[in-house]
Amino acid sequence: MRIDIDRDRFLATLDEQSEFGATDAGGLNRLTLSEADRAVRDWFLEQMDAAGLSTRIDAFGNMFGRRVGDNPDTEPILVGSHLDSQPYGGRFDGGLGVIAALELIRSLNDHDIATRRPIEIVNWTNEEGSRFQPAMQGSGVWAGAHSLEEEYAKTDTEGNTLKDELDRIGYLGDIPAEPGEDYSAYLELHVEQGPYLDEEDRDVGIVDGIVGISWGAITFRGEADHSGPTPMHYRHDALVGAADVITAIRRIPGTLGEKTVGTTGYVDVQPNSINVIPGEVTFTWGFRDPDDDVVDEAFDRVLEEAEAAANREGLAWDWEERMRAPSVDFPDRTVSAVASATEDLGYDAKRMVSGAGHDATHAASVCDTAMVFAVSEDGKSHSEAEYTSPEDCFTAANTLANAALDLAEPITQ
Ligand code: HGY
Ligand code: MN
Ligand code: MN
Repeated sequence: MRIDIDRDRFLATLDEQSEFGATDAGGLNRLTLSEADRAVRDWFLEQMDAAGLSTRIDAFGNMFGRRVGDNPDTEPILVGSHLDSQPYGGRFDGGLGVIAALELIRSLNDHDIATRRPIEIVNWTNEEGSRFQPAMQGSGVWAGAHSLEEEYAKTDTEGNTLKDELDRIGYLGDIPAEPGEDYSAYLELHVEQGPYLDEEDRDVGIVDGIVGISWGAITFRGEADHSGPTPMHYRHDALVGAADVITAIRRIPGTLGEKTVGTTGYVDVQPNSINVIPGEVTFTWGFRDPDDDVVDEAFDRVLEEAEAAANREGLAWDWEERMRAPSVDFPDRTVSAVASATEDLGYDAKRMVSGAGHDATHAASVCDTAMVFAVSEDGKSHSEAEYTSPEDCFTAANTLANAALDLAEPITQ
C-alpha cells in the first residue's frame, strides 16, 4: 500500500516548529530544556493530541504519542527524532524527523488507514549533547546505555542539573524511561549533514549504519602569571599545552583512516585576559569513524599527546571521556523497508553510513532500526546556514512515511 503525505501541511508545520527559538539568520537556538525547548515541546504535545495520539512523557522527558493498531498486542513501530538544537544550529536538524513522523500520523488519519501494529512517534530529550553531555542522552537512557540517576546529575556550564531543568520546564515525566515492551522497529528521518547527496544530485539517502564516536575533555593546569615580566623559561602556560593537543586532534585522523574525523569544538581559557598567562584550560576532543577500533586508537593517541604536552610545558592535567557511542550497522529488514519505499516512489537513492550520531544509535540496541536522509545543501549543518529545499524535505518525509507504513503492516480494506 502506498501513501502520499500532505506536502503543504507538512512543510507548513515544519516552518511552524522552526519559529520556536528562531534566530535572525534563519537558524535555531533551542538548547535542550531551555525556554524555547519548553515552548516547542508544549506545541508538539498539542499537535500530537490533535492527531488523536495517546501521549506520555517519560522520566527523562522523552515525549511519545501512540496511534493504536488493529492488534494492540503486536509490537509497535517507533518513528521520531529530536526537537532540541545546537546553540546556533539549523532548523532542519532533528525537527525534520519529528515533523515527518507527525505527518505520517496525520496522513494515515486523513486516509483512514489502519495498521496491524501500533505506531508511536517520539521526540527524544537532548540529542545534541551541547548543553549537557553526552549526545543522544534521552534515547541512551531509554535504551539502557546510561543510568537515569547519573544523567540526572549532569550539569551545564552554569551548574544547573539536568533533572532540575527537566522539572523546571515541566517535563520530568512519571513513567520509567525505558521501552516497557518489545518494539518491532524504529525509523528516523534526518538531514544528512554531509555533502554526498547534494554532490551526487541524489533525491534521498538510505542509511544502513552510524559511525562510532568518542567525546572527551582535557584540562591543563599551569600557572597564571603576568604576561610581561615573566621570563619565557619561567612559564607553565596551559594554553600552549592545549594548542599542541588541539593541533594533534586535527592531525591524528589523517594517520588513521580516510573516514576518521577529529574536532575540538569547545575551549575554556582561564582567566582569559590579554595580559595573563593562561593558568587553566579545558578543551574537548571528538573522534568518529565507522570502525570502533579506529576510534579506540584515536582515543589512545590523544591521551599520549596530552601527556607529552603536559611534560613539555610542566602542566598538571586530567581528562574525562564524555561519550562513547559504538558504531552500528542497521539490519536488512528495516534498511530494505526504506530502500523499497524509495524504489516504489521512484526516488534516486544512495545507501550510506551516517557521520553524525543519532538517536537511532541507541534505538538500534532495542529493535531493528534504519534511517532516511534528506539532502543537506552543500552538506552544511550545525550552522544557521543549514538548508534543505522543500522538495527534498517532502521526498524524504514521503519515503519515511511509506517505509513506516510497510513496517506497521497496513490493513487492506
Ligand atoms: O554530534 C552529533 O553527531 C549529533 O549532532 N549530536
Ligand atoms: Mn540531529
Ligand atoms: Mn545535531
